[in-house]
Amino acid sequence: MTNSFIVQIKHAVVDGKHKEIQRLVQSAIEEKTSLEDILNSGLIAAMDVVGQKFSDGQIFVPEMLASAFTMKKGLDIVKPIIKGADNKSIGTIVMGTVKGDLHDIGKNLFCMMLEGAGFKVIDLGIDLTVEKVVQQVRKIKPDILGLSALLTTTMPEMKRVIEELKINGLRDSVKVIVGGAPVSANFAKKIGADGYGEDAAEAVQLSKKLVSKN
Ligand code: B1M
Repeated sequence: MTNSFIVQIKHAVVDGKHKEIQRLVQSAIEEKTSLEDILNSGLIAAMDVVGQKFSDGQIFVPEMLASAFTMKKGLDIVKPIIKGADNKSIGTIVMGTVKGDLHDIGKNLFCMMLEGAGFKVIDLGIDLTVEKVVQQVRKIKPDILGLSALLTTTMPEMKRVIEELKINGLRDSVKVIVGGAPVSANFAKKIGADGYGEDAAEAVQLSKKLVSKN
């Protein structure tokens, strides 16, 4: 159900109204709006509108940045609730956005939800070279490596990471999952990943399955 807070949250993100977003998200929570609605119908839905406006030439990078900043401020309010109480770790996941890609909102959301599900998450950040990812996998020895890409031009970096893990003898020691708007299950299979999550919730379920098979 879409209530008036959700509509206002969506508009605030689309319009980059960062001063208003936290009050709106807080009010929605106080009014017992579900976090799922706040995220999916409010914050995430807004970014789809922003993407469409950008594609249509109605807005440009500065407006997209303002929306991203507003979205992040909104996520800051839901983060402590999603993360929940301290849980015993059910597995370790190293996460990051591939080389050339600065988009991190989806990755950050996924990280939050993983922590909420009891994973220990090590977020390496954005624009990661293949070498840095491989070095961190060797050092941290995570159960899962998660790679995010939002640009069609950066997707091939995922394949490069998997190839480099093989060359370094690390591929069998870690499950690799991939995601991000242009990524698909078919692409994941083609590059030899262990799985793909269409959205953060699906990717959390997949991660749980992968660690339970360990
Ligand atoms: Co950019 N951008 N952007 N952008 N941007 C897109 C991706 C684009 C689709 C917009 C468009 O044209 N409609 C387009 C890509 C086109 C393409 O490749 N085919 C695009 C472009 C072109 C660009 C630039 C090249 C623009 C320019 O400079 N001319 C530039 C590139 C910069 C770079 O990365 N090198 C650029 C820059 C930016 C900003 C910096 C302004 C900003 C990012 C800020 C930030 O992230 N800190 C930005 C934004 C905000 C967007 C849009 C509007 C929104 C992205 C977003 O945050 N979505 C985006 C359009 C769109 O996606 N509708 C667009 C919300 C987020 C929750 O969704 O990240 O998809 P998403 O994550 C989802 C799932 O994909 C999944 O879970 C999340 C939700 O549950 N998921 C995973 C994500 N990672 C996962 C990993 C997993 C599993 C699931 O496992 C490991």
